[in-house]
Amino acid sequence: MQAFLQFSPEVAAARAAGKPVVALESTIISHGMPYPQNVQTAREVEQVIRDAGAVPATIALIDGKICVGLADAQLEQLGNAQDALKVSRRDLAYVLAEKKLGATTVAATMICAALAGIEVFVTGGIGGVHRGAETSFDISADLQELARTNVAVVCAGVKSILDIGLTLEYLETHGVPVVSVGQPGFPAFFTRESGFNADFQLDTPAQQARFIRTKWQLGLTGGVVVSNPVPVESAMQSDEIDGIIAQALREADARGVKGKAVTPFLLARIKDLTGGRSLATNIALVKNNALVGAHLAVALHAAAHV
Ligand code: PSU
Ligand code: MN
Repeated sequence: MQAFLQFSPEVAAARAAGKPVVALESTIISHGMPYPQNVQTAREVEQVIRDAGAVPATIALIDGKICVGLADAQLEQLGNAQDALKVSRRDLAYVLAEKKLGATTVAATMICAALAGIEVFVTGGIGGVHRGAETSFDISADLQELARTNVAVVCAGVKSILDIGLTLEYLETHGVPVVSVGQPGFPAFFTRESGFNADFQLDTPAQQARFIRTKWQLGLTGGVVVSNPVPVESAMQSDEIDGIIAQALREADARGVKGKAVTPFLLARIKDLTGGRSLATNIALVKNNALVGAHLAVALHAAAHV
């Protein structure tokens, strides 16, 4: 297994020095945002993490290796590539064995982070139960991964392209706690409120770290969703975004978009239909999550060394 892992010099040094490390996904770069904002954002998010006292490790699959920490040229390669595959649990072995270029989703990033001994992972939004899943069976593999892999995932909730209520039900069934930061409400990515509450509000990194350590010390395997609302000044109006999401969903349906193409299609349409405004919100919330994730990694690290 170690043979597949390739650490960047920065991440290798952090591991040797016992510094806290924060994982970042790469599907958000290849399939979640347009070039060049994707690469620019990836760099800025990494810097937010460094400035907060942790070390960023963006994860991708390159030349048969799980790269943990990417060089600038590798970020650029992923951000520009037309052939980067979106890699979830199902796709991981194929992409490594065939030495293809792979961008990791939340699920695959959690797997790779756990292999690399990284406990905290920052992203924008997680996948979930799609609207209409009762007939399509479209439920993101991210949720099963949260049920089984010990990584805390900091996100801004889930987009209302999904059925948020069913997503929370699914997580409950599988024993995945959903924590909120700074408010009781579970956020809906572009907006601060989804109309649903998280399970537990834990505002400080020390509280979050204590909760996560306790879970894992009890042998309760699986992840934790740490949901952090988009900053007020960057949030979108819910009536505006709701209409756009409804239109994007109708278009996906009309074109018969299926399977792993659904989420990237919806993300791209939302960006176009908002004239790029959703992208600004997306960038702001990822950076805000990076701050929460870095503080959590530092607190978990301190908790491990008392
Ligand atoms: N939701 C977002 N932005 C994203 C994704 C989801 O708001 O970039 C990406 C993540 O990589 C997530 C994946 O893990 O899409 C989920 O895809 P699917 O629904 O096919 O499981
Ligand atoms: Mn799906």
